[in-house]
Amino acid sequence: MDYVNVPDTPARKGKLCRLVVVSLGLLCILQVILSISLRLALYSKTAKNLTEEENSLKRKLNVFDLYTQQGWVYFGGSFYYISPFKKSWSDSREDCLQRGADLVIISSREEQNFIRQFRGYIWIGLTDTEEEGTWKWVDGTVLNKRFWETGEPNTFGGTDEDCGEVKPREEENNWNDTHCENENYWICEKIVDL
Ligand code: MAN
Ligand code: CA
Repeated sequence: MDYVNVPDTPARKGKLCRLVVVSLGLLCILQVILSISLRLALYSKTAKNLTEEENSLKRKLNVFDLYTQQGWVYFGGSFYYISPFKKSWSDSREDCLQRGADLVIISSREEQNFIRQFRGYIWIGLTDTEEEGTWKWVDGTVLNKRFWETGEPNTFGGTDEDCGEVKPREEENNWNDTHCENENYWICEKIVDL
């Protein structure tokens, strides 16, 4: 194939030079625009995420305020309410149900030690009314962790002791089975997804 040789005149060189300079300039401008838009996009995404996070924290804080104002205490994913008076086990449970909660279910050593802070004879959500000797929590689950006081549960003197209480003791193991008609303080628990 034949090529036509065009002589490199100074005017032609100048034109080529301008073309290169203009193209480089355009490239620079394009790069600046691209960089600014990327930063803007990143900024607005971060701002959106932060707003969502802020809203979710505000919601949690509102729930927390609402419960604490009504005397509930937060611990490990649940709110707890300690009664100011004493009632039978069933009446205590009824009170908890009316608060949208139930008698406390103790499922870990941490929770047991948290409950132990409240000193008194206090009802917990434990009963063997359904079947003598089969202790169940109010949600129907059988006992996993047990913190019975030594010698308990003992159905003392052959009397029906079908409800679980905690006693004000130094020892970690402070549960006792006692008469459901006795009047005790009680603790309600409400699991809240904060
Ligand atoms: C009392 C009751 C019983 C308990 C004994 C332990 O009689 O609280 O339930 O088992 O004390 O001595
Ligand atoms: Ca007992």
